[in-house]
Amino acid sequence: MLNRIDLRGSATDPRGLLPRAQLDVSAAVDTIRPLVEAVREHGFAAIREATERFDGVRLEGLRVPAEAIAAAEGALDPDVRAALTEAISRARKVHSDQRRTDVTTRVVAGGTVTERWVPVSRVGLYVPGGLAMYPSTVVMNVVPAQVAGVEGLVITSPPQVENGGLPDARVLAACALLGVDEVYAVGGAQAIAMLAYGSDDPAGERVAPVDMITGPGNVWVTAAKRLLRGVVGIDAEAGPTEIAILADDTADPVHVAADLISQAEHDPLAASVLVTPSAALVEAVEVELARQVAATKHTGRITEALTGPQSGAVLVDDLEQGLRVVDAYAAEHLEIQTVDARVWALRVRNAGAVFVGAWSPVSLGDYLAGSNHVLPTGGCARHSSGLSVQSFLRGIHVIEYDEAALRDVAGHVVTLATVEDLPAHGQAVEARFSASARSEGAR
Ligand code: HSO
Ligand code: ZN
Repeated sequence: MLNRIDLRGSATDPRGLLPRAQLDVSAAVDTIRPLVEAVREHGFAAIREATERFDGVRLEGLRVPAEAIAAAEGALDPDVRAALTEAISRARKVHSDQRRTDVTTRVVAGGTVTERWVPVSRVGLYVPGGLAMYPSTVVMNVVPAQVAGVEGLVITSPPQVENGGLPDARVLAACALLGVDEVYAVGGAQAIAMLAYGSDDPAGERVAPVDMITGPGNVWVTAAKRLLRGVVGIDAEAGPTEIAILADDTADPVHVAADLISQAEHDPLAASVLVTPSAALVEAVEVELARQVAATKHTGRITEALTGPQSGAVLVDDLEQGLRVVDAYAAEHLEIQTVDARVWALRVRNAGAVFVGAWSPVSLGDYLAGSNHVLPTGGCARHSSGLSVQSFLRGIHVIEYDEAALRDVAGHVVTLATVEDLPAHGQAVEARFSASARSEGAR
């Protein structure tokens, strides 16, 4: 099922040898530009028109009524409620430990720099609704924002014909469990434009624009985020999900196959990559894939994902080479199923999240590990982290020097200002001392 890539005996840089799904976001940006402009100019009228066209729902208003959110929570299956409650509590535990404290550095006597961590004021969270519904994504976005202290939290999610034009009931229930009451029944690029520009809303008050947008979405959502970056802050461009597994012959092929399938289930463009020195493991995993793919629900899209050029089994000489390969690939999710898995995991440089050993599958992290599941894809793990409390904070430097401390360093300021041919910069410092000399003389 998996493409075979044999890197044994190859000393070349593995970067680029592992193909990735290509999403043409730039082309999508051109497609959605008129829609984004229309939402900016016409607000609700444009959002309603787009929603009718793309979601098949005619909106009477944008905001989901409080009663509908409460009703969704009331109707929640008790098992789902228990699972979501536990997921929220574990995520809160982990994310609370991420909180940063303000630090004051005394640079010199009389001169300090304080770094103050201040939450973004108003954040819009996009919760997709396409091939699957994602109440868990509500948890993963809301929890770090709340722990960071974000005061204005807004959720938007596409209206569902099956739910009477409201977002998915489980998504609404998750909002209720988290205490989020500003929810909009809007999806796609029009939702991102609404969050960025605000909109009139026949269902209630005007939708106020947000300062930042987070959360995954399809290519149209991603394109709108790219277009509106700068108008608002954007977390990251989320591409199709990825799992890489670094395994040796101690790995259980049943587990390896199940985990490769689990992420392939998201999307025909999802990537599942096995990296191993064991040809026997590859064969055993193939047998398991055939068996498990046939037995699972979403066989079609899973088969497409596993056989696509973005997925494969990579044979390496040993785990050292395997580590170089997974580092070069920089997967969104990386599982280590080897002897001394923890030791190998500590050596990983590039991955969105690392899952160590036989009992830490990606599905655990998707829902209940306490970690965040909004993670960098497409190789972005080389330079970016997943969503965290930090994503919702800005570090503001607060500078306070007294007269003596400024006087002491004034000469260096003037020197650097002169070398950059910006003499007014130097004068802004010098003026203080000539001015104080003047006022002293006048006294
Ligand atoms: N694996 C997805 C997250 C998710 N899985 C949500 C199930 N629900 C991207 O990390
Ligand atoms: Zn998942």
